[in-house]
Parts: sequence; structure tokens; C-alpha cells
Amino acid sequence: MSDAFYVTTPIYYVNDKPHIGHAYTTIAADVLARYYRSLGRHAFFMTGVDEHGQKVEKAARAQGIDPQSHCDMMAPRFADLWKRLSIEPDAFLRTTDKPHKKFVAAALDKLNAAGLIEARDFEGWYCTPCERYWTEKDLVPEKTEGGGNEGGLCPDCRRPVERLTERNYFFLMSRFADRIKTAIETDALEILPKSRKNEVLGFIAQGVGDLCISRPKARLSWGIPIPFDPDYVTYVWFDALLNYVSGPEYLGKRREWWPAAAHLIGKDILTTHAVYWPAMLMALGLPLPKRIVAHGWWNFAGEKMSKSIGNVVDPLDLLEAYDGGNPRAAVDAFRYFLMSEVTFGLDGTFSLDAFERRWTSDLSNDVGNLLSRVVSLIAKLCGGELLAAPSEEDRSIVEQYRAAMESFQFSRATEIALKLARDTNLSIQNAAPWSHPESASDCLAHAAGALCVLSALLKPFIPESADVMAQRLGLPEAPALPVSYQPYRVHVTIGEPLFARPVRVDAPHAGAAPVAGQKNISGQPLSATGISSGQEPSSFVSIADVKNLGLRVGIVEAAERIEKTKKLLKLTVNLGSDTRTLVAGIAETYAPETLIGRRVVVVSNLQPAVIRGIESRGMVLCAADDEGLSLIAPVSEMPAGSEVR
Ligand code: ME8
Repeated sequence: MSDAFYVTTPIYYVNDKPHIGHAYTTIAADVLARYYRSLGRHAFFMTGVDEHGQKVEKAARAQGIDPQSHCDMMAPRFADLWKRLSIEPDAFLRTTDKPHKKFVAAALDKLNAAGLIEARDFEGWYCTPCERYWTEKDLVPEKTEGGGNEGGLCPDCRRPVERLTERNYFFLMSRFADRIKTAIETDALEILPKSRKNEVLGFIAQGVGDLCISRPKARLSWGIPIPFDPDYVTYVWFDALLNYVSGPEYLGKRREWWPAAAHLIGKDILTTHAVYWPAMLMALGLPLPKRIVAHGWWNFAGEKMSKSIGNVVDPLDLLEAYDGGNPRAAVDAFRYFLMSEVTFGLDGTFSLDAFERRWTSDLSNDVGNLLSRVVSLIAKLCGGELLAAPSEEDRSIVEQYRAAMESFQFSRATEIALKLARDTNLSIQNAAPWSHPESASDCLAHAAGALCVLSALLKPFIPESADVMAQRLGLPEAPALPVSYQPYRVHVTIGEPLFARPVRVDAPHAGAAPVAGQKNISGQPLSATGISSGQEPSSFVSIADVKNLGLRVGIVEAAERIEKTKKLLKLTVNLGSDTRTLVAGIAETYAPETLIGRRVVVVSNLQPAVIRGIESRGMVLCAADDEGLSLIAPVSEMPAGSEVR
């Protein structure tokens, strides 16, 4: 039996740049691949980008460039970010790669020849941003002005859907429903966590239909042509899912890699992976992947971090803000935070405070302090050298850690590693070798052994820092798993702290009044007042885009100047449902005391940003010209929280 462990991530849409959500799945896959490689297994890891479809075509159009040029510009942003985050995939697939396109066309031909594709007229509710049809019962009712319902909203992105009728090609997916159900029930296709397995079975129980796998070229031209009908392109999901096999195939590795040991995905794309994809594989006569592991959401500011909501945190901004001249520490702290903060499978909330807390407590205090303490004590009490060996207890810790890693419990694995660090710190504290120099080497040999094990356990999470740890003990790099229990000679080198405490440089915007064109730590464009800079809009926006702005009437309850700034006021604004703090660049026009009780218009769902150490949650709208600013307000006394539309 092959010992290959092939792990994949979703291939990400290139309609926008990558954010923390994308980094999360990709880091998790990298951690797994590093873990299995360390055990000497043949681990393969593939990620990539999903380049076809309406979203990408639309993004290219908005830039005024053709879709291929847009993809050529965006794909490296993903690949470069992965490099920056010490993510090392074996393959990076682009769906515009020729061999992938050929593979998709061949798959379509095969299914067509087998009578598994049919042309039919189809009428349904279509969501353009999500590129999918919904049934009537899926839709979220849309309230009309009179309070009634009209049409409906997409249940995923909450934007209006359209009624479309068109002739299309259908993959006869329903024929495979029973086999998929059995595969999932028996764990031949394992769905993790178990709650997600039940969710998929529940979905199947409601009835699996056939899958529309084409789009008329008249409506969408950016896709892989349907080989047997030049008027159509392939539905982007049918194209994208095939990447998991087309990649290994064109690298000449299909027999070695496939079936995948684990598809890591976010819970948003469970149905496509757990129902569409197995049906496609069955139809093509290919084995099913061994498992699908669906993780939860990273939320930010109370909502799922997502490109369409716009509340995304750009990992590059985060690294820049925390770099502090030591990119290694910032990158590893970021990887470690994402893997340790939240149980894989559950939702988590991203905040800078949580990031700093975990960096400080786990990496600076527990791991970093242990290393510098052991190294300096060995230098002082043992002449810098001793013979160390991991202990029997360490062996049992490695076993527990392996069980956690092999069941995708990354946060549990880091907890186990951290417990080793804390226990070792405590045992040094109790033994107080500085008071008993004659027996210091026993205690420190034990601690150095534990550190060596710790570096091996942490290596998948903090690869560069784990090697630095081992090097301070005189090893060339962190040892491979499962660590050797042979004694080894330690020869210490004293160095800089492994993880200095995090210092945030509020770059690029947060330390100063934001100016037009600058971006905050989450990639949110800001202007001096939080107002757009007066440029012409590059394209029209839809009514849905306007609604998404979350404009509300607020009443100012308190206002004060922010020290050492000329323009900034800190406002407390009652928005009906809640009262918030926000920072507005209006101090040159409005004295704080003149604002109390005034009505203002607030963008209530703006990405929070820290400005001069104050978390600003929203933006006050003003009209602006060369002379100055004028607050926008309703002409009558509307209650706080009234919608602006
Ligand atoms: O769905 N929290 O691409 P996509 C956690 N191209 N993970 C998140 C996240 C969040 N807030 N936001 C995104 C697609 N992700 C398709 C996939 S695969 C054959 C085709 C991660 O760019 C998570 O892995 O919308 C999620 O499933 C994926 O990004 C969606 O990326």
C-alpha cells in the first residue's frame, strides 16, 4: 500500500487578493504536509487558483483588462503570499493551465459518451456573484417597501437573484446519490468533523438533482469550452473540482498521489465537495478521496471574513505591522496563531488583541523564555555543553501529539507541545539548578532533551523558528518525528530572543490620520475624513452594492479631540441598536462641543480600524470640497439607527 499523503486546499478565486481565510486553509495543509514529511511519509500538497467564471470575468472587466491578463496578474499574488508565509506546496495549479483545460475537456467528452450528460431547458433563480442557481425554497425573502416579499435574495451573499431560462447541459448527478450516501455513511468517504457528515447526509436526504454544468457563451465567455458544443463554456465548479486530479495527472503523479488523503476546505463549499465531486469521480470511474475536512469561519468584526462583505484582513498588512525587523517571528507567530487559536472545524474570531495575546503567552513567554533560560543556564553552569536525551515522558507526549495531528486537531497538537514547554519551565523552577550547581547538568540535560522534542513538535507550525531553537542547542535543524531517543551532544549558542514580544507599528495608516488612498491593516481604503477622495467612479455600482453599505442615522452623544492630532475627533455615536466609538477627521471644521446631539450619517458596517490607538467602528459621512467639510445629516429628526437608502 502506498504511504502517500496527498493533501489539497480549495483553489481560490482570483477575483480579489488572498486574505486570512485563504491563508488559514493553506497553512493547515502546509502544516499537515510538513508533519507527514517529517515522519518520512511521501506527503504531497497542492493548492492553486480558480480562474474561470463570472466572478473573475467581472473583476477583470472592472479593471478594464481581459480575464487572462487579470489572472496572470492575480495568480502570483497567491503564490507569493504562500512563499512569504513559509508555505511550500508541491504544486500550484492554475485552471487556465493548458493541461488542466485539456483534462476538463476530456472528462466532459467521457461523460457525454457514457450518456451522463443531457441538454435541457432550465428555468431557475440565479445569483450572479455566487454563480449558481437556487431553488425557490432556498431563497431568503426580500422585503419590499410595502413590507411584502418580492423575488428573493441569495441565501449565501444576500444579494438579489434573477429568474433565468436557458438551455444547458446537465450532468446526471442524481444517478449517483445512493452510492454517495453509502460512501459517506460507511466512511469510505470520511467527512470531518462528524457534524458535517450529518449535514451532508441531511442534504442528500432532501434529494440530489442533476447538475447544470454549462453556461451559454452569450452570457459568459470566460470558461473552458464545452468540447461538443462551441456555444457553451463549462460551469466553473465542474472545471475547478477536477483540479484535484488534473494536477497530479499532468505532473505524471496521478497513480502515486490519488486518491487524496484529505481535501481541506471551508464549510462554505461542503456540498460541492461532498456531493458534486464524488458524483463526478464515480462517473469518471476514479476512486473517491479518503476524506474531506471542513473547517469553520474566521469572523472579523462580527461577520464572516469575506471578499463580498469587504471585512477582510490582508496577511501582508498584518506582517508589515508586526514585522519589527524580524519577519521570521511575525510569519511564524501568524501561522501559529491561526492553527492554535481555534479548534479546526469551529468558527473563530480574528482580532489583533487575540493575536498579540497568543504570541506573547505561548511563543514569547513559554517557548522563547524556556529556550533562553536553558541555553543561558547550560552556558553558565555546564560550560555550554552537555549530553542530553529526551525522556520516556517526552515519548508519550509525542504519541499524544501524533494522535491530535492525525485527526486534524491542530490546536490540540499545539496545546500538547505548549504543555511540554510549561512543564519543563516548571521543573527547572522547582529544581533551581542555579542553587545546586553540582546536580545542574541532570536537570538541564532533561530540559534540553525536552526542548529538542519541542522543536520537532512545533516545526510544522513554526518551521523557521523551530530550526533556530534546535540550532541554539547545536543541532543542524529541528529533529524529524518521531524523535530519536538517543543521547546527543548539546552545544549551546546564546542569541536574540526567539520571539520578542509583539510590537505593532500601526502601519500603514493607524498611527496617523489616514489620508486618501492609504489602506488600513485590513486593506480597507481610507481617506482623511473617511470620505472618498473625489475621483470619478471607475464603474457603476448596483443597488445591492449601495444597500450593502449599511448607512444609518446616528446621534452624537460625546465628542472629544484626539491628542496630538489636528484633524481627528473621537465620537460616541448612538446608532439605535448600539452605541459606538468612531474616529472622524472633522476637527478642523467642527468643535467637539457643537456636535453633541447632532444627527450624522454613518457607514455602520465599515471594517473597524485602529486609529491612534482607538478602535473606530464606522465612518461619518461628509460632503467635501477645497474649502472644507460639511456633515451629511437627515433634514428631519429621524431616530437613531434609521436606515439611509
Ligand atoms: O470557493 N474563514 O474559492 P474562494 C475561513 N474557488 N476560511 C475562509 C474564509 C473565512 N472567513 N474565507 C475563505 C472558492 N476561506 C472556489 C473553490 S475548490 C475546487 C473551488 C477559505 O476564493 C476556505 O478554505 O471563495 C474557503 O472554503 C475558501 O477560502 C473559499 O475560497
